[in-house]
Amino acid sequence: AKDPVRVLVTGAAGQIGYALVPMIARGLMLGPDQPVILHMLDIEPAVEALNGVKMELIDSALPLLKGIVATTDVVEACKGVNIAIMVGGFPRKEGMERKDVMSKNASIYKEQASALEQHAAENCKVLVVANPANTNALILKEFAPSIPEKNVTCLTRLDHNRALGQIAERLGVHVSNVKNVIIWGNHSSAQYPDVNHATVTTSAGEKPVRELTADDNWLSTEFITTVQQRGAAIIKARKLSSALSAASAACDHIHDWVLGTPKGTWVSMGVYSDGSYGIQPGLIYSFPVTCQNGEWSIVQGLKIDDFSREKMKATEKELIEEKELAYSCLK
Ligand code: NAX
Repeated sequence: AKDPVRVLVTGAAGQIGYALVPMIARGLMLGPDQPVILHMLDIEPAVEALNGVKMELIDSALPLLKGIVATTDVVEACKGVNIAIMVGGFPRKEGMERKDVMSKNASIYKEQASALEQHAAENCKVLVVANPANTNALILKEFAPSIPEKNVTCLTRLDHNRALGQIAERLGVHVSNVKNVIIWGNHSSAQYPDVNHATVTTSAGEKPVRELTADDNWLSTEFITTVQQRGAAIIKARKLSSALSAASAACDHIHDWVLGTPKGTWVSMGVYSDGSYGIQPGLIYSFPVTCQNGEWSIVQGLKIDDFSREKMKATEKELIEEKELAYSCLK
C-alpha cells in the first residue's frame, strides 16, 4: 500500500473547505489508491465549526482517510504537508476598500509562507485559492524563498472549467469533448478567457470551436463576459459564492499537476511567469500548461492575435498594480 500523503486545507471550516475535504478524502484529488492525512487549519472564531467538520469526516468512515489534524495553530497545520491548499483568507466586506482587503490577506499569506517554508515536507506543492488568489500566491512565494517557485500556483481552473461548460452548453456537446480553452492572467473579472485554440471532438475528429460556432460575435462578447462574471452570477443565485465548483476545480488542479494532463490537452494554472508570451516575469499569471511527472510547463508557440494581446496586457496590468498595492501594504 502507498504511504499516506499529507494534504493541508486552510480555511477548512469555510464553504469551500466543507465541499473540498470530502473530495480529497474520497480520492478524487490524488486517486482512489492514495491514502491521505488531512490537515485542516482555521482561526479561533471558527474552531467549533472546524471540529464539526472533523466529526463529520470521522462519521463518513472513509477508507482512504488515515488521519485528521484539525487545528488553529499554523505550525502544527503545516508540519510535514506534501500539498497545501490555501483557501483561508479575509473576505471583502461591505464598505471595505480594496487596499484594506489586500493588506489583511498580504499579512496572512506572509505569515503562512514562513510556516510552510519551515515546516512543510520537501517539495511541497502549494495551491492558493483565496482571493486575491494570484497576488496572495505571489506574497506566499516571496516570503517562502526556499520553496521552489515552480511549487507555488493559484487557482484559475474554475474559470477554465466555466469556459468549457459555456462552450459545451452553447454547442450542445458534452463538456468532456471540449478542450484547450485558456484563461490568461488574473483570477478576477479582468481575466481573459480565450477560445482561439479550443477544440471539440466530433465524429469527424477534432474541430476548432471557432469553426463550429457560426456566431463568432458570441465568442468575442457574451462568452467572455459570462465567464468573467460567473462568480457574481452564482452569488446572485445562491446568496453565497461558488463553493462546490471551486472545490471541484481545486481537485482538478492538483490532480492534473500531480498525475499529469492527458496527451494533447492543456489546462489553465496561475503560475510564476518566466516571461512567456511577453508577460512580465515575476507575476503569478494564468497560462495554458501541460503537466508531467509532477511538473507543469507553459504551452509555447501559440499564435496570439491583436484582440487577445490587448486583453492579455490588460489583465497583466491589473496584476502589476495588485503586486504594488500588496507590497505597499506590507511596508
Ligand atoms: P468562507 O468565508 O466560507 O471561508 C473562509 C474560511 O477561512 C473561514 O472559515 C475563515 O475562518 C477562514 N480563515 C480566515 N482567515 C484565516 C487564516 N488566517 N487562516 C486560516 N483560515 C482562515 O469563504 P469561501 O467561500 O470558502 O471562500 C474562500 C476563499 O476562496 C475566498 O477568499 C474566496 O474569495 C476565494 N474563492 C476563490 C476562487 C478561485 O477560483 N480562485 C473561487 C471561489 C472563491 O470565491
